[in-house]
Amino acid sequence: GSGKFFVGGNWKCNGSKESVSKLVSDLNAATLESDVDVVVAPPFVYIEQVKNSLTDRIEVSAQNVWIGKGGAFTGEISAEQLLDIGCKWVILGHSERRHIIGEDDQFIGKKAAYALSQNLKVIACIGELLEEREAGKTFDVCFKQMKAFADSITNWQDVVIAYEPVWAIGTGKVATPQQAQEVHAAVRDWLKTNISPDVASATRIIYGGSVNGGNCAELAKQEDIDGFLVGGASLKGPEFATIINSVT
Ligand code: G2H
Repeated sequence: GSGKFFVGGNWKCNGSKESVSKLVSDLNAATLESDVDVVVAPPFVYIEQVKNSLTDRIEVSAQNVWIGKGGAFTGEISAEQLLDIGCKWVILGHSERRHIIGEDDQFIGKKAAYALSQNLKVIACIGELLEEREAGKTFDVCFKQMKAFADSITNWQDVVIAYEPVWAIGTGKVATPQQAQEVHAAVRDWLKTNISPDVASATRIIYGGSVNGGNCAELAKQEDIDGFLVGGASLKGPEFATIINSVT
């Protein structure tokens, strides 16, 4: 793998003040391997509660951000505001935002460019739909999504790439370690050819899609899997700790 193992917890649109408080105390109590970067992404409204109660060992991410500077954009949250409350990361291009909300490559790329310009770090998500995989288009789709990010990114040190095959998200159908490894290796090769060998070897490429305490160890052994983006299983403190500690 490349760089330090990275595990993100994407809480999605889940939780209440009470459940967030329980999850934070479970995470604070967990023993975590030191050689892993850990980030959790609560819903916007709970970020400050999490920042105020969670150990500094774990950094905080947003799940989305506005495309530019704040202003008359009803309902949006800016990168400056996230940084103001101590949030250091944002997840961009998640399949739920691409396919349910309708964000396209160009819009997501612009968001990445602005976030990085403000020193907000980016978890950049890519991944194919089931019909795209079945049509043999997995690499085409992932490379097209990579290009849209790459066109906007200059400082790759602040970027983690998350490969999340859409058919594996929230479905319980995890990619096999071989399926994931194949795409991770292809994405790393794409970075080598299109950006640079240094960026290809230094950039973390993490896997997301039905990762849990039972399947993380086999996935973590794969050469090009540098960590995980975890949804459902990140809502359970002890299981999330097991995934963090699957670092090899
Ligand atoms: C993929 C993942 C987290 P889950 O969306 O980003 O969710 O682990 O629930 O499939």
